[in-house]
Amino acid sequence: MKTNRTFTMIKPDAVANGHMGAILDQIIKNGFTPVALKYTYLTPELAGKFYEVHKERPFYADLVKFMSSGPIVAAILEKENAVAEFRTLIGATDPSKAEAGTIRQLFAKSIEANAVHGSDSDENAEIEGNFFFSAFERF
Ligand code: DGI
Repeated sequence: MKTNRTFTMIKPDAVANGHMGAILDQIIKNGFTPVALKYTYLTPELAGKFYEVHKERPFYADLVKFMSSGPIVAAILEKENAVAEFRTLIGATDPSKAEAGTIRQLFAKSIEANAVHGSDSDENAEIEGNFFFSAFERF
């Protein structure tokens, strides 16, 4: 299996609730190597752009408001089969449906405040990593 990269954010709820360290710990313990990492925030405009694919969805305005409500951690992660492996580690979008031991089951509060983002394809991982990081910010 090829080593490749995915993109993640630790979302405002998880940072505000003090789970940033525990979530990074889970990520690293599960074999993901950060190749870029930053503590930052999204303005409503940037959050709107990041989630543009969802702009016709009924929850878009709330999602943008939530994602710009506080600081986040953004990271590019490397592992074999990174995108699929990371989606397994974070669990279902709705934490009440997430498997035991997944990051969302452990740390998320609701379908919206669901603790972490994980890219859903190699192509989106590339686009989302480029959204946050320039070439010299990644190893
Ligand atoms: O890839 P995911 O983050 O698991 O899920 P997604 O790409 O379908 O949706 C992106 C984010 O949008 C998700 O992490 C939380 C939010 N979201 C998705 N479905 C709903 C939602 N928010 C609300 N309030 N209601 C939803 O049904």
